[in-house]
Amino acid sequence: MNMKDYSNGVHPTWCPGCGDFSVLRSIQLAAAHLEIPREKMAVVSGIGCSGRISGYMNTYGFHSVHGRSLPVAQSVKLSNKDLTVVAAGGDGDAYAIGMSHTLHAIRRNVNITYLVMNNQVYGLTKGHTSPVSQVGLKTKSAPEGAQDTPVHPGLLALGAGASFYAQGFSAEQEELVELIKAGIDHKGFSLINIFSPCITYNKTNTYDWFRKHLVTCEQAGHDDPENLTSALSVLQETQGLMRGIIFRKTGEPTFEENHHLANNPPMIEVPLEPTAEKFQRWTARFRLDG
Ligand SMILES: Cc1ncc(C[n+]2csc(CCOP(=O)(O)OP(=O)(O)O)c2C)c(N)n1
Ligand code: SF4
Repeated sequence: MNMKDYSNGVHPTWCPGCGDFSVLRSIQLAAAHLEIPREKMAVVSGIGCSGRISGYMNTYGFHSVHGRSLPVAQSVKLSNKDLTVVAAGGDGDAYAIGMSHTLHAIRRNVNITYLVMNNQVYGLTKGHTSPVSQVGLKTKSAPEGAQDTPVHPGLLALGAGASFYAQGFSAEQEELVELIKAGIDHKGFSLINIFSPCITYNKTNTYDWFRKHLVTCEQAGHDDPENLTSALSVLQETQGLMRGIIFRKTGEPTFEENHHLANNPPMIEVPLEPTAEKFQRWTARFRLDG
């Protein structure tokens, strides 16, 4: 398998230079390296420029609703636990309208990977403030500059009990591929917050800005991803501007294991209930002709 096997040949409509191109390539490369059969993979996205990603993959895909990629992705996984399921969307999807899904998916620990393509702005709606926009960022919805304290994805994720949390950068593709592979390999819910610049509507948090501000875990002095105290403290010290695997906890039971799904066949192999005959019997007394 190579990266091209996972591309359906549809040309992305993203602006040339958008960070999302690299995220798409990275998912395709990660899938190729892990030799995931195309029919064993599903990419479920929300709504946004980022949400288009599921439409460019030559795997199963589902372009869902704004902020709702996670409920769909978790359902896909629970219906067919043999699939590798990747959810994807923007920072608006993950940290605004879909924030409660993000936090509860972390707690639930279904074995899927969530890629948040974080450009610190709403791209598709042409440049609105997002919950991770930095204070002072001028957008169409905040012409005088964003005022609210930005959401801190890393601290939120670790506070909710994330078993895997990493951060990547579109311009560091080799590293991003490895992070996605590690997220997919992780048994449980993995959240990867990817700094993926919007070159059209965010003129502040550009590629150069991230190159200047982002540090690696090593540079931040964080050499043990299993050390929660260190992970929390470096996230605070760097104000979240770091990349790499920030926290990983192995051996946590997944939702599937807790709910005894582990030893059952995938739901798609279980005969449909109720059968047509049973359904007719149960509903007979509600029918006018019954
Ligand atoms: C329920 C609902 N509310 C609002 C919208 C309008 N809307 C579409 S995309 C979007 C935000 C996009 O920003 P983000 O999720 O960060 O993704 P990006 O476009 O930056 O990749 C909004 C508010 C919608 N489609 N559905
Ligand atoms: S508007 Fe921004 S996020 Fe959307 S495709 Fe263009 S560069 Fe990417």
